[in-house]
Amino acid sequence: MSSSKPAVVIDLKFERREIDAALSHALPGRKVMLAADKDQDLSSARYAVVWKPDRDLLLRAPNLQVLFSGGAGVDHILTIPDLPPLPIVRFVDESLTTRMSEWVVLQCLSHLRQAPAYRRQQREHLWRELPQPEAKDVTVGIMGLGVLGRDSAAKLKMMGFNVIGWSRRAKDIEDIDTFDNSGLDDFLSRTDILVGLLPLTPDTRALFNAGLFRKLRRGGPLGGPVFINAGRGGSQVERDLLEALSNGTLCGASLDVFEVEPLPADSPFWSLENIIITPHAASATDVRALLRHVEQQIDRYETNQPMQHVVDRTVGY
Ligand code: NDP
Ligand code: OXD
Repeated sequence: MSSSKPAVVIDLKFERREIDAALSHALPGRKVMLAADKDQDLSSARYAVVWKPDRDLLLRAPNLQVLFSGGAGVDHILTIPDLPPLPIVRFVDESLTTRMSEWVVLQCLSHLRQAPAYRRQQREHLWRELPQPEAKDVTVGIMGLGVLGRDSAAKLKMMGFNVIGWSRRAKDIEDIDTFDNSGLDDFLSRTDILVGLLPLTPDTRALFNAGLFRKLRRGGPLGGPVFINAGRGGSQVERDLLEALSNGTLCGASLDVFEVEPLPADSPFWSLENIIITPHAASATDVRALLRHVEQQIDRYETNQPMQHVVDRTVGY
């Protein structure tokens, strides 16, 4: 096909089949190149769609004008050495948001309804009813009230949980008490289930540590605080997390993200009874939706309208 519009290079470390299927219907009228084809000359590419890009991508494609992240998070781009000052657009789409809220609600309900304990009892062929706290007596504190945090908050409210939230800038959200940095201790002291939906930035690295876990509400209806993280593993101090889960500072956790991914086979996390692990799968990118979003944003760029969801590089998300 002859292509008159500026070219796009794709470097997404996702399932190749999914990428090929999505590309068969996407970016009409443009030359689309795959970075995986090492013989391909990428110098004509003006846009790159990337998820954990090859370290040499920017050398091979020196004429890029915009970088599109294949996910909501952009730490995989911002940590590229000598990153040129190009605009970076992150992925925001209903499919991603809905999947994340499903995962967050599922994890909160799993801890409310004691899924890890029942799984243990099932393994032991033990028929024993456990206490059933009510969602209205449990406060879920969400750290990160962005696109994903706000949608999760609304859906947790629908399930009857009491929901509070914390973010960098103060917020006013109906029916939810919100806190900014100055209110962190107050926020933690009210939280039974802590949900991390933060980007990884210099300010959020190692934020979930022993000191923070100790400030969560004790004596709540779940028997102790629970930690749920689907933001980034770099925000949690795993030594502290393991210790908190073993000494009762935390009574459970759901972890989708880890400092090192894939989680090594010999990680002590695998054998803990009181946690639920998923393999960075809380919310997967739908590649068709991603390419639709890229098309829309390129269209805005090429018609001199401001692109949406552009990363503020001074704060790192
Ligand atoms: P947004 O940029 O929309 O929201 C980020 C939120 O974090 C904002 O509320 C922001 O505050 C807050 N925040 C950032 N830095 C700080 C800080 N230093 N202190 C307090 N609050 C802070 O991002 P999304 O909601 O779209 O996504 C959040 C993260 O979720 C992604 O960056 C990614 O890491 C992760 N993710 C994980 C997935 C998975 O499958 N596990 C899938 C998709 C995303 P403010 O509102 O004031 O700006
Ligand atoms: C994302 C992710 O950032 O999948 O979208 O983690």
